[in-house]
Amino acid sequence: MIFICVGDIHFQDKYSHRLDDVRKTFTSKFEEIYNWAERDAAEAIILTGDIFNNKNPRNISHDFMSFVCKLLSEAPCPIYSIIGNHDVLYNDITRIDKHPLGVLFASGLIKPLCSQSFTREGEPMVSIRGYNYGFDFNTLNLSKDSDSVHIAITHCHASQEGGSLFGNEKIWSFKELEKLKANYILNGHDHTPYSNSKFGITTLLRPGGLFRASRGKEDRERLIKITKIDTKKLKTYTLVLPYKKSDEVFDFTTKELLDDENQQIAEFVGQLSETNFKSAKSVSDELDEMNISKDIRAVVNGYLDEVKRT
Ligand SMILES: [Mn+2]
Repeated sequence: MIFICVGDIHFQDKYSHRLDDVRKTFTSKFEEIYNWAERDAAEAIILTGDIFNNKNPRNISHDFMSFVCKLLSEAPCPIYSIIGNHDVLYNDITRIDKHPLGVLFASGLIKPLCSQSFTREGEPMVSIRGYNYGFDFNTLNLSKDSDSVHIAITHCHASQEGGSLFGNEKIWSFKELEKLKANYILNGHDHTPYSNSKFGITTLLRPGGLFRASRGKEDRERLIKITKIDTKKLKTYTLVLPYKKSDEVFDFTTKELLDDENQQIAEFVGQLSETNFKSAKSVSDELDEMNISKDIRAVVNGYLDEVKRT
């Protein structure tokens, strides 16, 4: 059986830093995915969560939802997904019913992936388990059913060594992920496309995000990949989707202006932290001596005036 695996989508109607018509971009990506699914008579398309970019349902219009529903309704096979951290407010997956992904689940356009078996005559059974964002793999005590091919879908950070990101988000080590007893783990959340990693009986697949949602360095020139798993041959294949160069897609001019402004603010805060206000005649005098731009000086003086008035 063939399963088409697609990384985080991050549907959103408008990305302020993108110059393209994102509805057209999403449509062309899905056409490629559907063509591949159709050509190979795929059993299912599997998504890694983060279907939506904006966690707040108020920011997703009915008009955009109609576009998403129409796009998903054209799939040649069922679509399954887990829940990513962007699909719900406050990373609280119990709120899924109040979110657009909950609507897609209720409509059947995307099926929630918990535990699903697939059978086809003359082929090994395939069991797919989905683990939503935040799932604690340490709670698992699974045994591998040797007759079936097991695919796990996850939305987490993972690395050889494991650890934590900024001290508050767990990075699962490859050793820990062996607890999933899976032949294949398809992981989202981290949008970077990696080549496959192997540990124990497991091959870890990380195709990367489907859509370049940020214009940060990590998203600028990366490839957009999707992966196919053939469970009969126990082989995986990667397809690189056509995409536009980043200077055709991203508005770098505004980014440069923003970067420059952020840089100036950081320098100002740095100088501020070194200032001994107790010995200063006045804050404005101190400001005059700082090496800062006219604009920032004006903003800070404005704040000072406001403080004086209150
Ligand atoms: Mn995520």
